[in-house]
Amino acid sequence: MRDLNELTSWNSKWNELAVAVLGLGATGFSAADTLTELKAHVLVIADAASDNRVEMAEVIGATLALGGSAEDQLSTLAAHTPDLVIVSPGYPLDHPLLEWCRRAGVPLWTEIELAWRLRDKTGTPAEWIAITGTNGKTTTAQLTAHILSTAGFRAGAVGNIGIPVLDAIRYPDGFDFLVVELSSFQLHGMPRHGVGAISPLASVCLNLADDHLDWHGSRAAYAEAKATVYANTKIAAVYNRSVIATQEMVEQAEVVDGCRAIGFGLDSPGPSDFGIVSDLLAERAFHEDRHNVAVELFTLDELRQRNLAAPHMLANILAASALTRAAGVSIDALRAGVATFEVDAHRNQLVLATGGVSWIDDSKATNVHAASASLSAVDPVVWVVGGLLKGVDVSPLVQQHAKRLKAAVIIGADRLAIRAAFERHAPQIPVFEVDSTDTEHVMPRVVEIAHGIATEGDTVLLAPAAASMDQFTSYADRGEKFAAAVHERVGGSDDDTADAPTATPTSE
Ligand code: UMA
Repeated sequence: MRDLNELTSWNSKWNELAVAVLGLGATGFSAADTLTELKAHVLVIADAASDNRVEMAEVIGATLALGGSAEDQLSTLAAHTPDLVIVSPGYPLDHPLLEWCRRAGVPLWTEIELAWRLRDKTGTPAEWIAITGTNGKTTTAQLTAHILSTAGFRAGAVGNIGIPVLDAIRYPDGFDFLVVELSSFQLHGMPRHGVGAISPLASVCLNLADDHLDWHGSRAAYAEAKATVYANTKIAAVYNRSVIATQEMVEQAEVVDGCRAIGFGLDSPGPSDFGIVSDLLAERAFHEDRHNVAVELFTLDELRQRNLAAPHMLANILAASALTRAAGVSIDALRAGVATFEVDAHRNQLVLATGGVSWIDDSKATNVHAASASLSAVDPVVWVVGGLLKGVDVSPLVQQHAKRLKAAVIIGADRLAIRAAFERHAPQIPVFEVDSTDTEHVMPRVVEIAHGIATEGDTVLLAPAAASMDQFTSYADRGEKFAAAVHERVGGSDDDTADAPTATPTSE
């Protein structure tokens, strides 16, 4: 078998290598495309793929085994006698193909490891900034990349955000910084030692709450995967002062000598921290006089005016500030970056405010922690909740926010568990179920019901605390369908509220 430790550069000998790529989504296609460019013998195995990717797999010269039974896939994989297998993050850990690799001693890499080894394609490799956490990863990665770009660096946000790192590695102009959003699925498969282990300039685990417990098998395994983000960090291991688990991860991490632990939080900052002092976001970590004074970064007021002052957003801003200051960004450039940053769609986005009712799309709240942050900011609220709970118990969330709930509209596959949580912890709250399996009808019905309940001063909040894939193609699709239904049903006119139907709490 080939010594894969030699494969540490774009210019290493990748040709003649037999590689199997598992999955033909964003990750699998990018891996196959890269490896065929490097003249490796590439077999792609996937249950399904888009027509476009199937067509492109042939064009790039990969062999494709699409569909088939588990036994078929196993014998196709074995017949390829792979030196290496690249696995897409969506594969469950106990997948028969992965178990076969472990038994046969075939190395299993993530796309992230492959990208790390190939990072010198365009000459001097970009520095990596690694971001994980249960929530806020994408916004923090986007903000970090935006601040770096504002400071004049070539920077891009990649990874779990939707752009495979391999696509960025092959971008002809190169980058100074890659801000890599890493999911727990990706981190789980990444080594902490050796030539395949990433060594970021700065890293952060933003927060930690239950998510993807079905995939990881336990809370401890999920946290263990997240902790990998800190391994081999060079300059700054950034942690959340209010989430002790992230501080412990940093304390236990094997980092590069000289790497500093930098804390962020909504309270006042100590030396080596970012935080908030009397309505000012401030830093005491990278400026010369940090032992004596905190330097002002932004006022809470200016952030409030730009709808960036919700607690979770302040935490994201402080984390991005720490990461970019670690990368050498000046305070002026940091301020300019935050001042011009726009948050993406479906993240606490105001869809419509009419008749005194605010309709908010936080479809990105795909887990309990994110939904909790979102619910904390509104009162009274008609809460649209449900989808795939991913093995997480929703009861504490219902219990915690019961007081602010005027009603709940439950959607999705795991309605029973949510309904049970309401019966146990908030039986006084009217609960409506939409059990339509017709994707196109779910949101119009949700909006119709909510429109019948919400009155002046209320917020209707889509913060499902669940993944969307049971009924929608993505959280974005779910948010778009919600927004479309709001515009269609509620429109922009105050008069619309007059003919709103009344709803009786029943199962649809
Ligand atoms: N497949 C199988 N069998 C399986 C599982 C998957 O054959 O048991 C095949 C599918 O048929 C398909 C391919 O694998 O051909 C799909 O692979 P994938 O599910 O890993 O998805 P990708 O398109 O490669 O997207 C992945 C991430 N998806 C997941 O982690 C589930 C994307 O994150 C990421 O943006 C992309 O790589 C680029 O890095 C999405 C996500 O939902 C947004 N992430 C989770 C989250 O944020 O909570 C972790």
